[in-house]
This record gives sequence, C-alpha cells and structure tokens, in this order.
Amino acid sequence: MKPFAQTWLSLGSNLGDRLENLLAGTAFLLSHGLEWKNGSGVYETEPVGYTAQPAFLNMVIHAKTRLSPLALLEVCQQAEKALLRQRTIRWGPRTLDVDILLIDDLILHLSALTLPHPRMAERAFVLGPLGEMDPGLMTKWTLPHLTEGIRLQMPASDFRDRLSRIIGEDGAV
Ligand code: A4P
Ligand code: MG
Repeated sequence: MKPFAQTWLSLGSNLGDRLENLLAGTAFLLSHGLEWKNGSGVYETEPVGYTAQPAFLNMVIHAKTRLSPLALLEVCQQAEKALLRQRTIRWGPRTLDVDILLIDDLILHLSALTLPHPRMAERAFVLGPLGEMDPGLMTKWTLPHLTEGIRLQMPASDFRDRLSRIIGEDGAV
C-alpha cells in the first residue's frame, strides 16, 4: 500500500451559502481518500486579483492521503464540480475553489500541478489560516504571516463541530 502523504489545501467560496460550500467541500474530500488532521478557522477575506466580486470565505485544511499528487488534484477538482462550480472568469466568483498548497516537501512543476502552490506566499487568505494552524510550517517554508484584509468569521473548533454533524460521529474529525 502507498504510504500516507500530508497535504495542506486552501478552500475558498464567494457564491451561494459560502459556509455550507466549505462544509460540503470538506465532507466530499473526506469521503474521497483524504483523512482529516486539522483545519483553520473560517476567514472572511477581500477578493484578490479580480476585485469586482463578493468577499470570500477561506480556510486551510490539513489532511493525510494515500492518493498520488495528480489523483489528489483530480479529487479537488471533483469537489469543485460537485459544488457546481462554473469556470467563467479566471480568479472570478466561485462556489468552491480547492487548491493544493503543499504535499509533504514535494516541489513539482507539471503542466497541471505546481507545488508549493505558486501564489500562496503572496496571499493573506492562505497565509493567515495556514499560520493560525501551523506556525512551524511557515518557518519551514520561510513564508510571511500576512493577515491584512482577512477577518476570522468562525473559529476552527466550531467548523469542526459543524463538520462532524455532517459526516457523523464515526467520521474521522
Ligand atoms: N494547478 C496548478 N497547480 C495547482 C495547485 N497547486 N493546486 C492548475 C490546484 N490547481 C493547480 O485552476 C487552474 C489550474 O491550475 C487547474 O486546472 C490546475 O491544473 P482553477 O481552479 O481551474 O482556476 P482558478 O482557481 O480560477 O485559477 P487559479 O490560478 O487557481 O486562481 P487562484 O490562484 O486559486 O486564485 N481572493 C480571495 N479573497 N480568496 C480566494 O480564495 N481565489 C482566487 C483564485 C482569486 N482571488 C481570491 C481567491
Ligand atoms: Mg484554483
């Protein structure tokens, strides 16, 4: 059996019921080969890149998986599809975006997958939640801990409680 890898994923939503989208997206990931290790709080964040769009809710989850990197990317894209994401404008509004930030210490430059995520080091909506969850990781990758333009909306423990109600008492959360 393939060994477990550890991964950190960034989830974002700025269309529909944003919190429900994050919960449903996380539940999807946990039923498709990912095991929960930890999750950040949920942050309300100003849109970056294309700014004429609603504010996002963003969070980071830490999971373990036996999926290969490309199979993990596929599962992340299936989670977006399950939440009926329409790809229209690049960096535009979405019900769910799931980006892979890190997989162990992997550095990858494939056409479909770049690791670490190429824009993570500039983005408070990634670095705030990641830094809340794992300051050691920030030091390891020499990442700044940016928090400008983000505001904690729901503490990590509340998100975990809501999630365990969805995936049931026997779930891994
Ligand atoms: N891809 C390459 N590397 C990766 C990776 N590490 N993780 C490829 C995920 N995907 C990766 O992504 C485009 C392609 O990137 C994929 O086909 C995959 O093969 P996409 O999700 O289809 O398109 P996108 O998300 O619109 O583009 P992109 O470039 O991923 O945008 P970002 O960088 O994710 O930015 N503002 C706030 N406040 N919060 C947000 O969450 N998100 C974005 C999207 C912009 N502004 C935001 C937020
Ligand atoms: Mg994306």
